[in-house]
Amino acid sequence: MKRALITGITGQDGSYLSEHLLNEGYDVWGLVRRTSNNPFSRLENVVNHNKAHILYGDLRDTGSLARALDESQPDEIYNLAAQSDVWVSFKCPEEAQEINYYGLGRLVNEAVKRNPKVRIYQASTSEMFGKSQPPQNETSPFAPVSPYGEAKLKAHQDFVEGYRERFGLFIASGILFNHESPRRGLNFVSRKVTSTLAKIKLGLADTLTLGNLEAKRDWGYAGDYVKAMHRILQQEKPGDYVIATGESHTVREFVEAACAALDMPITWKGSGLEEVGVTADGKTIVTISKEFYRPVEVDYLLGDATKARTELNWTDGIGFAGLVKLMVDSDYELLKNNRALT
Ligand code: NAP
Ligand code: G4F
Repeated sequence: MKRALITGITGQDGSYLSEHLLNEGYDVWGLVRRTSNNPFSRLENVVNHNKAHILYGDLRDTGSLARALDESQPDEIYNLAAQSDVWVSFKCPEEAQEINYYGLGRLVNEAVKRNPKVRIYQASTSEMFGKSQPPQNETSPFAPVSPYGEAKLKAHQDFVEGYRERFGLFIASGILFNHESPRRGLNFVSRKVTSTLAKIKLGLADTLTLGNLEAKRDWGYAGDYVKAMHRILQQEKPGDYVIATGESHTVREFVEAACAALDMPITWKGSGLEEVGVTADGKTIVTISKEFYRPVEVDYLLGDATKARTELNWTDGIGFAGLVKLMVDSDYELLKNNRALT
């Protein structure tokens, strides 16, 4: 039985990946921070049934990583832990660097000391492309604009590409474009939109306040993307793979699709910070605030996943409208049944 260690198991991707690996017959171990706010809310299918083993640790604490590696003795490591919120990274850039850059360095150094043959997956990101011309693929230049994107790029260059070339280690990455699900953190725009609009529909909130509506993202479904992570580590040789749908939409289109899924269509009035989204009965339900703009924006992400489709035989499934509806329906049902949103 193969053994896998997942850092960031409590996050969106960690939860789906742990379920996928358990289905594939793996012995799954997950690293959890003692300070995690809501450690097991996404892991009902995994931890409550004693299927995955939990180890406490932190990417900032080398000793905790050493202990976790000694205990789990993994054949495969999936490094999903990160300070993953781009907006927050502008406020706390050192934290982004400490976790997203040095964290990978600590993990890789400790892991290969114990087992030079271990296979390591790094969660790289389309945010590394930043201002690079779309569509972006594995040969596109990197041009990050956020502390998050810069830390992830440095980690990618030093510990993925660099260690692979210099030491011949099996370190691979997925350069994943935005992927969402009903388990997405409430701080990301997709879930903020679906959860708040579901509240408005049920009379539990009045308005949804957003930042830049014009940014374009290539949004896919997280449940599909974790399958690519697993396949990346099953290849004969380690490599880097763009994972994306090849379709991009603005934040504005995401809001419109979510409103449509709730049978609450809106029209837009005004412009800039004064723009509002108004329902057919004249109620303003979307407003704009400077607070949610970033100092520098990544305007247009559109992935070309030809390499992953060819070499990994990977496909994405549910389409943009299907993804938005899945998230809206989930939030609406949870709220209607007085369940907490996590
Ligand atoms: P997420 O839901 O925010 O999960 C992040 C995870 O990292 C959480 O489990 C969090 O634990 C853990 N973590 C944070 N700081 C840590 C630390 N110092 N030590 C140990 N664990 C720590 O993110 P996600 O959407 O699942 O993304 C997974 C990975 O893919 C991240 O590396 C992200 O940067 C990358 N990525 C995501 C996307 C996307 O669109 N989702 C796209 C490209 C790349 P707590 O419960 O303690 O907070
Ligand atoms: O949902 P977001 O916060 O995701 P962002 O910044 O694209 O980052 C996500 O995807 C990356 C991959 O490209 C990951 F690496 C990263 O870990 C994370 O998962 O914002 C998406 C867009 C941005 O352009 C932002 O400016 O939505 C815009 N936006 C507009 N109003 C907002 C809001 N974003 C948030 N979070 N909140 C708003 O109110």
